[in-house]
Amino acid sequence: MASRLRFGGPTPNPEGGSDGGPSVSSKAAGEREGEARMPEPRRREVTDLGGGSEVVHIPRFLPRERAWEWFEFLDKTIPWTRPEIRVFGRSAIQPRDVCYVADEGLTDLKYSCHQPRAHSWNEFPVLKDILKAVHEALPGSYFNSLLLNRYKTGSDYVSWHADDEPLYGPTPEIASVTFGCEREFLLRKKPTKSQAISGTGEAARKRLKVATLQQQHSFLLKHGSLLVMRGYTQRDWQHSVPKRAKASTPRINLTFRHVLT
Ligand SMILES: O=C(O)CCC(=O)C(=O)O
Repeated sequence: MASRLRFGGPTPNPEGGSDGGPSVSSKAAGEREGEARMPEPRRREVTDLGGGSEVVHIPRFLPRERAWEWFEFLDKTIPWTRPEIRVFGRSAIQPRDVCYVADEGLTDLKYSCHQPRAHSWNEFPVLKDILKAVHEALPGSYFNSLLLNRYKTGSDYVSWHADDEPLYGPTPEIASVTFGCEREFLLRKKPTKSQAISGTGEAARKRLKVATLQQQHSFLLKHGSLLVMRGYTQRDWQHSVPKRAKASTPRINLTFRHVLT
């Protein structure tokens, strides 16, 4: 689908210096002795999905080396579990590892008949550092909970869904930080009521499939990237990370959310 893509203003890089791009010697590019290096701006792509839904993508959000350090830490120290959930009335093991972290006293998260235990931020100081970087990149945003996902191989995935639980309110902002193996992140428009009931049978199913494909966006989420879904994205769109046979190494994804209080 042709997306309405615009490039937002550069995001200042709080780390300064390397932003994951090629390293530059400290006196390169006409820099004079004693002159402070300006932090490199981070490219910010804004996709207007229409109807008040928007996606912001910052491919080089975290410095590459720092992001690898955080990947190693998260991979080893997060108490990952692979719980049993219920999908369409059937029990299944969730096809990825998960963990949940949240402020104390928030409404419990529950999805697919599963209520994850909420760990405290104090157990994982690194998560507070990552949250700080996200808050700095998104002034005015406030996240108080985090769902962590680990996809061990390309066989792990998350199927089509929307994070439209009432505890996030009608227009939740969700900030997603990726570490490790790059994977495709897809967005598709939810079928409208009239599409959903416009006849049964093979022909109607095909029409719906074509209409859905025409309204699909794909983002390649790289190591150290940030993707933000805003506005009515959870009400009107679904997202997924499909299986990918060629993805052989682990990917960790953190989705920061705000539970209404
Ligand atoms: O792994 C991702 O990029 C997406 C995770 C996701 O969809 C979710 O946590 O709801």
